[in-house]
Amino acid sequence: MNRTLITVAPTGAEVAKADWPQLPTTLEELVAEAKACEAAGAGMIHVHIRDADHRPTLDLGRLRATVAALRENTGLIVQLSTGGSVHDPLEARLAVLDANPDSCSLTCGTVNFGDDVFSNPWPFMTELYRRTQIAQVVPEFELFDLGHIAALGRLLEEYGLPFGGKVHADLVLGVPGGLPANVPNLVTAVQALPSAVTSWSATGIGRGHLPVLAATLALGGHLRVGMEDNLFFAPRRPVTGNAELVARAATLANHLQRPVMSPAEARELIGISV
Ligand code: KMH
Ligand code: ZN
Repeated sequence: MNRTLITVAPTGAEVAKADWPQLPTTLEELVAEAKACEAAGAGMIHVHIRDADHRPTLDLGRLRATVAALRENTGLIVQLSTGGSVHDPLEARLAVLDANPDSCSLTCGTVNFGDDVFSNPWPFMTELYRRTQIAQVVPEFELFDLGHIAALGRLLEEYGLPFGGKVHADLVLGVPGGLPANVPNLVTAVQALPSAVTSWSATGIGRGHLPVLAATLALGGHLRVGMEDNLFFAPRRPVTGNAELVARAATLANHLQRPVMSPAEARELIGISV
């Protein structure tokens, strides 16, 4: 049976705590949210952290403490974002690997991001990729647009396979500036993935969330949900937290006979040996 990996992205870097008090921004809130999401069916957590004022940060001490706390309190695969916020310098984003996560995100190209630019020049991508191979961190390739898929193909051709030998990609559809979140675009993107890709997940931001989720399950893909991508459970109904997004994804996966994976299966899927 082709089981489903659910990744939860609980916090992101774009939303203000003042506007969304249910956003997990302290370490205590993040750990509590992670435990609830694991109980609801998540296998991996994609992590952005905040400082004492709830602002996005890449502070290494906080990142290390976060990795330790999530490992101590959950069985989730801990994936740190190397995307950070659009304002983070490239050097600080590279240094995220020093926090020794199980996995990290690696975005495969620059993309307009609302009124901002999410910068991922080719030399940055290759340097980050090389560092994941040395640090033995499993990358998840973030694909916001079709050109990013071609860049992933080039990266694998020129620099070989990731640490762990698997290639896990995540399609992020619906960022204003990237590929819109709809089913035809999802199908096109999946068909364009390099043959070296061994597993893929997808998330649709905003209104396209549920169509992308359902189509991903039907296509055999894995899921990403969470407040980084979606703040509404339904039109005009804000999420109460991340766990209800995970629970809904798990329920739909069950109905489609793609039940969620065990933590061990999730690690095997993306190439983490311990
Ligand atoms: N916050 C965005 C600018 C990632 O985590 O790798 C980038 C992002 C992607 O969220
Ligand atoms: Zn992220």
